[in-house]
Amino acid sequence: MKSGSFILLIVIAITLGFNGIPLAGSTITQVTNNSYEDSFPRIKGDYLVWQGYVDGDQEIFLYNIATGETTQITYNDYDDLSPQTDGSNIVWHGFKDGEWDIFLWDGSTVQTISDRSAEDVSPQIANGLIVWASAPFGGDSAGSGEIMFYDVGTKTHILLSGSVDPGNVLDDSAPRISAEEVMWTQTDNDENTTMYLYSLPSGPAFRAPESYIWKGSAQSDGNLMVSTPFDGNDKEIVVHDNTLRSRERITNNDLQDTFPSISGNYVAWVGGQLQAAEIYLAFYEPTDSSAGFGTGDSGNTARGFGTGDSGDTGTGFDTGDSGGDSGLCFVSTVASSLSW
Ligand SMILES: [Ca+2]
Ligand SMILES: [Ca+2]
Ligand SMILES: [Ca+2]
Ligand SMILES: [Ca+2]
Repeated sequence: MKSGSFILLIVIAITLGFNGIPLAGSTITQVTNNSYEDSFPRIKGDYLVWQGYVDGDQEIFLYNIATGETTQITYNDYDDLSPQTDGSNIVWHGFKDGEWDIFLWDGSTVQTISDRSAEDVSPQIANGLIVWASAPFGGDSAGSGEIMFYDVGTKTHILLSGSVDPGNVLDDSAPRISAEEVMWTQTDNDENTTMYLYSLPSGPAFRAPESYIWKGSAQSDGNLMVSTPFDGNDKEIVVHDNTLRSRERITNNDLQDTFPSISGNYVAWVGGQLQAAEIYLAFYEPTDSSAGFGTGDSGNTARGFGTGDSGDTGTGFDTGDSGGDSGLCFVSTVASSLSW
């Protein structure tokens, strides 16, 4: 080995912090391009939804990945916030006529689905089933909230927290929903919290086991998870594969890239801030099955550097031959195998 290349290897090893995360071969689409703030992207199936601050209040938008079409869902003079989608419907809360209500867009029309005079907020949706928190007006922070449920298909409501808080003296809040169950938090007057679960489709509600952890998250889907580490200058979007224990970055720019959401291999996020904030979408294509550095061939399965041949399985640096180097080795052709 030449001494010059050995020094190069040392330099590479030192810079393997954030910059060692390889760049995925993703196709990035800038979904919005306007003069107002776009925020809160959420993605499920072919639907990417977000809110945009248009003419003094927030409105709801939809981008259909299959058709490439953007649709403005709301046109009004009050705030429409925190959209969620199941890939067929969109739900959000809007401050109409001085109170928060839950709105549903079912593919054709917008309707109000909260049917009580109360503050209805924070809807979540899965498979056409919606949950939200409903609290009486003017309650303090330990007010008596309840958990509401709505089925888009049957148009029926259920008061989920009724059976575990008869008389509604406790504060039920922060519901979440998956294909299997609903989870929420109940807070008593001493600020003690208890988690409750409701098995779909018809209950019952019951207290969650001590060890219970909610697994659903907009930042994970299947074996993929997305995060926004700081690269020393600004934040970037990074996809982690929990099965392969690998990570690759989607972005490599000077924008603050934040608020990621993932569905399948599609990742949405906000790039930039305030009026310059825009919504971005990427289809994540892993460049390699390795936690190290691959060069585009299909055979690099270990932590190391592959050079373009197809047989490297070891830990170390490949020599550029075609023999499937399986041991520790350091050689002079490594520089040409790096992709940045
Ligand atoms: Ca609005
Ligand atoms: Ca309650
Ligand atoms: Ca960035
Ligand atoms: Ca914008």
